[in-house]
Amino acid sequence: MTDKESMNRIKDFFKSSTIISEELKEVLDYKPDTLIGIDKISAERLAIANIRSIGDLANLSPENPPEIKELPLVILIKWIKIAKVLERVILEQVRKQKKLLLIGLDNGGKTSILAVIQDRFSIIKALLPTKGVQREKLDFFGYPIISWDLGGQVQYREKYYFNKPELFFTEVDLVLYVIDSQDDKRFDEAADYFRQCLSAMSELGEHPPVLVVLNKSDQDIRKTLQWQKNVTAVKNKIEDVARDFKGLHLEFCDTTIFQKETIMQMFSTALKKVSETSEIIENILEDFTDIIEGRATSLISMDGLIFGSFTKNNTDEMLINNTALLMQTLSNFHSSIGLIREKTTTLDFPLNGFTIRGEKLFEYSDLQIPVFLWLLSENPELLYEKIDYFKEQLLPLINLFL
Ligand SMILES: Nc1nc2c(ncn2[C@@H]2O[C@H](COP(=O)(O)OP(=O)(O)OP(=O)(O)O)[C@@H](O)[C@H]2O)c(=O)[nH]1
Ligand SMILES: [Mg+2]
Repeated sequence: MTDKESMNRIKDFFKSSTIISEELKEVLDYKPDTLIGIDKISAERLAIANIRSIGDLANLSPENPPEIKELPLVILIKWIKIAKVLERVILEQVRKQKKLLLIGLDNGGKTSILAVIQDRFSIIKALLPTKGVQREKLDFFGYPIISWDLGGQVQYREKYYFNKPELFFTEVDLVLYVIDSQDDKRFDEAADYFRQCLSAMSELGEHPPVLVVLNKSDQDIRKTLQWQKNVTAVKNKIEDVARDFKGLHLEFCDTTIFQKETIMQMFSTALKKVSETSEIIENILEDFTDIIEGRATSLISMDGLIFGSFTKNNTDEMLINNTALLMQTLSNFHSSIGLIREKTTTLDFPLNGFTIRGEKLFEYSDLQIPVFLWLLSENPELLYEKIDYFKEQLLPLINLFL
């Protein structure tokens, strides 16, 4: 069930449809008389018995309800049951949402990254430092995500977050720790803050996976020796900190807001860490790779989101994903000058003895963005032969999870 659907489902319980808040969980704090069938006078009677919200109602037992003056028991039991249904629907939905925490020093690019993900490029130029926490819902290809962008200015880092860490650092599904890879003078400070955040989470018993995002890895900068030195230095410092936190799963990604695909790749990596969906997709891809006796497969959207891939080694993974992304850029260009988009692309590498083929499978989202299956195989005949099997048998399965 999507957020919208569950919202619609619970709306029917309420007197006014406009009352539903953006934050589902807050609905449980509403007064009982926001529900259809509960009038103000009854609500006041409930309040005298200390039942002040829908959540309070849901906490009562319908088998053993309290006695409330001038309120018939059958009616109270009915209300308790309604509140319980509401609570279940809401909590189910809230649990499904993944909490993504973006942390890092000020000026690292956290808010800009969120803007790029949402294609809100025009706001980037006017961005001001984030004041405190900014929560935002991202509907990322059907994954309900709540991002918590924790402004990194020193006044927040020193006071705000660590006085009441439980307000920020609990129930975290994934941390993106964003570092400005060009600002080597602040690497020590970035590592210190990293330690501070990890300690706070660890004390709360939270051990989410962490993706360290080396942002501002702009295309021209990446070629400089200075940048390469920076990356080595900052990775060492971060890994030094990480060593003190046993069982911490750490991964690094380079991004730049000037190439959306780097942000999308980083996000794909992030999603893989929190969703079982991509595991399932990868299993399906693994099966198919075996069938075609291939070396690698990858499911990639035209705008660069990697839904899943299967390879036996890293070089093949790089080979297939980079080839796919470049071919897709080329295809976008062809399309922009009016050519009809081809459904398949085949690249032969006779001297290397393999073929890479991209096959359009379907379109997702309202924007109808094409998704391609990319395959790398030394046995192209088998690849051509079995693609229909993939479309008929495996694709419906994948669609179930997307
Ligand atoms: N060159 C370059 N600049 C970037 C990149 N990402 C962000 N910036 C710039 O860095 C500055 C800070 O970006 P923000 O997104 O506001 O940084 P922030 O991490 O949210 O900062 P706080 O809200 O203070 O924690 C802005 O001027 C951005 O335009 C990048 O990839 N490359
Ligand atoms: Mg910000």
